[in-house]
Amino acid sequence: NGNRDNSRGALIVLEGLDRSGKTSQSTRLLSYLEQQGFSVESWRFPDRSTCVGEMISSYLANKSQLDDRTIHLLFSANRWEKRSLMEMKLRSGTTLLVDRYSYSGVAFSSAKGLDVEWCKGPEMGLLAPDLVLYLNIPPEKAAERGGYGGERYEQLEFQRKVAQHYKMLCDATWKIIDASLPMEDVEKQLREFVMDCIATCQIGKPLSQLWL
Ligand code: 2DT
Repeated sequence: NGNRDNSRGALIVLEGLDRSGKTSQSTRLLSYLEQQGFSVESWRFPDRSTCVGEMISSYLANKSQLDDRTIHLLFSANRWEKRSLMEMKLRSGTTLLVDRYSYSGVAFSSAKGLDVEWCKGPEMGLLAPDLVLYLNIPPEKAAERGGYGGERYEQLEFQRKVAQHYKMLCDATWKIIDASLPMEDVEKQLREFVMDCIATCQIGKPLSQLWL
């Protein structure tokens, strides 16, 4: 498509509590962008398909126990093992919609009591998202949606803490969306932010790194 050298895809992250609607919204966004003719892929972290991902998955299912710092570093390693592929895709013009990223990493681990700065350390140098879509929902309301699975972090009291820790990570790349609105309204807002972001990356916004 006659790309200028520095034209690229956008790195777009969805964050939010469990049951905030991230996964449904990212599926909808994916098909919308495909229909519009964009090159786009949907990713998620943890990526449970790798060796590291299997260790994480077993921990989340309560099938193994790990020290809080150890699991934190595994979540981070799981992003590092995807970093070069991520950069290659973005530079080749593909937009990535990523369900959870370093913000989940820091929010969940610091909600357990780990130091925020310590938690950010291993994330430094990962690719920084161009846009973070935070699906904001009161923890009580998310819990009412039901269907918390049996995984380790899926408890109201803990989700409340995670919500507080997420808020400390909000920066200029974040858009906070009211996720208690009807799905169609949320979707409409997300589309606008995403289209805007893709356009700025197409005209050559440079890639940057997290928290350096
Ligand atoms: P899913 O239910 O979305 O698969 O997430 N988590 C996730 C962390 O604690 N640290 C991280 O770095 C990431 C990406 C959030 C599984 C759970 O894992 C938590 C929920």
